Amino acid sequence: MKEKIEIAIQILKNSRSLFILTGAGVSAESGIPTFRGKDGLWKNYSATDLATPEAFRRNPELVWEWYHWRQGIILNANPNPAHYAIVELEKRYKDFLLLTQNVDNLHQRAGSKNVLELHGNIFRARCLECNKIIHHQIEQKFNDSPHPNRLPKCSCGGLLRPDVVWFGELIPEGIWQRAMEFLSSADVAIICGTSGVVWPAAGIPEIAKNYGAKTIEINLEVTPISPLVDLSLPGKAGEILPEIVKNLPAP
Ligand code: BV8
Ligand code: ZN
Repeated sequence: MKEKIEIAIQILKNSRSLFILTGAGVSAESGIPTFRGKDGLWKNYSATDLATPEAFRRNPELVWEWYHWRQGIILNANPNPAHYAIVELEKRYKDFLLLTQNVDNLHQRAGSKNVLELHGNIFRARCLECNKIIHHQIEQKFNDSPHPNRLPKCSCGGLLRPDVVWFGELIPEGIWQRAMEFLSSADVAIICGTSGVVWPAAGIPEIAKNYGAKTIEINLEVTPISPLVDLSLPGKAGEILPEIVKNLPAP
């Protein structure tokens, strides 16, 4: 493994522009359940029961209860060494873009500046009537009791929904374009902590490769992405990323 990390360090030392795609695995060491792991979020609920417009139309209380429950877990969690290592990488590359599939805001809390949220943010809500977008979070004290499933309402009286991208919904227009634009000239793309099953994010390693970027995967397990990348680093993001940063020139 040491040699593989050494190779990653050489690739990064010879790169000027760095693209990073993250998934739930980078927040796992903060105690945030992933989606598909053994203790994953989808264990008790299936994605289609909760993260779709149909599910919200059918049962907005259940969907809000699930998001409020997740907010409670996130509010009681902190960024972990993986998030902070990514902040350090951003300082070391003039051309840097972090595209995250996560909605937990932990990259921003860790200090990442140039973050594109592919799937939205769990602490934003959007009005179904007037489309206003507001910051929305549970009061801290509710983080362990069953969440009141009162439906959050907009000042216009409209029902609010979580400002996240559900299955069957389009990725926010500009986000995908900006990510592809950056990727088209990136020297290296790090794909970290994602199972590579959710599209269109799952297609990014292939796109990066076709653009000529070196691709590095960091994950606990082998994923559908693993055969595609130039270098697969098996292990914890919270250990591997700091190890890499430690061996790069200071910013
Ligand atoms: C779209 C948001 C165009 C909110 C999420 C049939 C009908 C309709 C659509 C489809 C269809 N078939 C396919 C599709 C497309 C669909 C899709 O991909 N489905 C999959 C499941 C087959 N995609 C979409 O619908 C997308 N939109 O395509 O629009 C369109 C429109 C209509 C019809 C067709 C196409 C929208 C997708 C966005 C969905 N929203 N969440 C919320 O979070 O609640 S997805 C959800 O999964 C999260 O955002 C999450 O980020 C994302 C990906 O999961 P991962 O991040 O990879 O997490 P996971 O648990 O899976 O894996 C964690 C990994 O970390 C593991 O590999 C583990 O080993 C690793 N790990 C764990 N610990 C560590 C670690 N690694 C390192 N260190 C550790 N410590
Ligand atoms: Zn409104």
